[in-house]
Amino acid sequence: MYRDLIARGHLAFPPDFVLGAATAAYQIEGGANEGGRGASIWDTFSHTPGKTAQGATGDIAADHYHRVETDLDLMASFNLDAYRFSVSWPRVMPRGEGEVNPEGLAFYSRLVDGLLARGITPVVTLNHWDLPQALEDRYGGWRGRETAFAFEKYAEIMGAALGDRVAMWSTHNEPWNNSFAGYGSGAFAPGLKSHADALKAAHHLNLSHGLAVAALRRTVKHPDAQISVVLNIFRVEAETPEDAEAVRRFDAVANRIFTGPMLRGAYPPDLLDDTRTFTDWSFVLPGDVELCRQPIDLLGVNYYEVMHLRLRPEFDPATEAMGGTLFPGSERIEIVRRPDLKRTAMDWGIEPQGLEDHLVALSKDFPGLPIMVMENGAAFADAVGDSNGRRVVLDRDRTQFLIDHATAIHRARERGANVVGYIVWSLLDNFEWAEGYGPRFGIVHVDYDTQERTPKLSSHWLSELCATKVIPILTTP
Ligand code: GCO
Repeated sequence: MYRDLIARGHLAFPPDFVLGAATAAYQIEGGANEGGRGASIWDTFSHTPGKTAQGATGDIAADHYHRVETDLDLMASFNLDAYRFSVSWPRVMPRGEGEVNPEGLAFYSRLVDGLLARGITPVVTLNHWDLPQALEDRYGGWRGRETAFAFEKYAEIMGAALGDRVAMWSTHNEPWNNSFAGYGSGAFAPGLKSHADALKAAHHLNLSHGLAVAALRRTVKHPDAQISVVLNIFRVEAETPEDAEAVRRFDAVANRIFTGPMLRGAYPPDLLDDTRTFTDWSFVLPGDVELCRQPIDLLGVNYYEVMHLRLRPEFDPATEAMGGTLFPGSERIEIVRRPDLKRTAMDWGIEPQGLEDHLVALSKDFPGLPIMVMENGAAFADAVGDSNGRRVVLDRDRTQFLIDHATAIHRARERGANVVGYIVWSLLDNFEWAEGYGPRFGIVHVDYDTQERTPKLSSHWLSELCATKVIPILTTP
């Protein structure tokens, strides 16, 4: 059925270009109270009334904890080169430090072995936001410097446990959300609202990144070790030349706050100036930025949409836009909703050209550092249909989205961008954080009542891409 809808295209990636799909622990695993797992801040947050859509939690999610083997078989059927997943810190260290839970480690060890047995490269993220609740209670989570050192220990333990078999590691996923949505706007766990705390959390994430890179270098024994961080570096574009100041400010507080210390060894002076009214940055101790900056082998970039920015004439406190609540020091920024763009179910504008330009620009900004697109995908309202008694999901919109973004990456490479892989978000429909189970990003449909998996057209597209390295096209658009 799917076969008839997809045809061979003409744009080819080189044989060593890495293709795959991604997930994150809290979004798919479930098994929240099993196998000795401790609570994470996302358990606490999602169980707090009013924090997530329809009170959704990750207690069961896509039940991946109990379905690893069949999920692995699905991945193998898609010919994936790579599978990107995250480790639940409280599953392996229920209190975040001290005691290690052997059952938790064994779960990930089995997952890695299952991937390798199927010829799939594991890509491991250490922190995809599910911080152990115990560390939130004891140290204020990422507000506490101690948490950075606990993360270093955790990285060491994971490196020692899996580093004989796992080559590809990322420290954090989108520390932007971890800090500014977690401690600034309060939209994500732990749900606190303080610009000062968000900035402090960002610094401790930067510090913990550097400490963890060094810890992984000490412990990972794989001969092809590649250590990275995954950032959602925003593609920022000014609406008019007069709006350049909005771009500078947004870029400082959302992007350069991480790339500065991690990749250049300093916080940008304009960021420090912009945020002076919120903090004096005294939590950055002498020697910290040197610790933040550890050489990495790969830069992971997540891309979903372009931020079109305009400078407001004056601060409008009534606005609920990100500029008003999320970004310290950027209250005068307005994110413009372009009426001409097609949109996903998240109301995100679809702009593959933004990805192309972004990758070209990033490659120039960080010469010599290979980039991997670690997340890109789209939520759409999928309908389960029937084809001769078989369940099918004809997600043409998502498939076209992936075709267009894969093509954008191909073009970026032709323009000289050093992009070495494309990982699709997500393998499975899953818990979309505060949005709960409404938005579906998967290339596989999950029926949350029965946990039945139904591969969508987009999974067939990805299978073909992985098998041939040629970007397949839709026969009827
Ligand atoms: C992210 C997240 C994912 C989201 C995805 C869609 O890193 O933002 O990794 O967990 O589900 O981005 O919003």
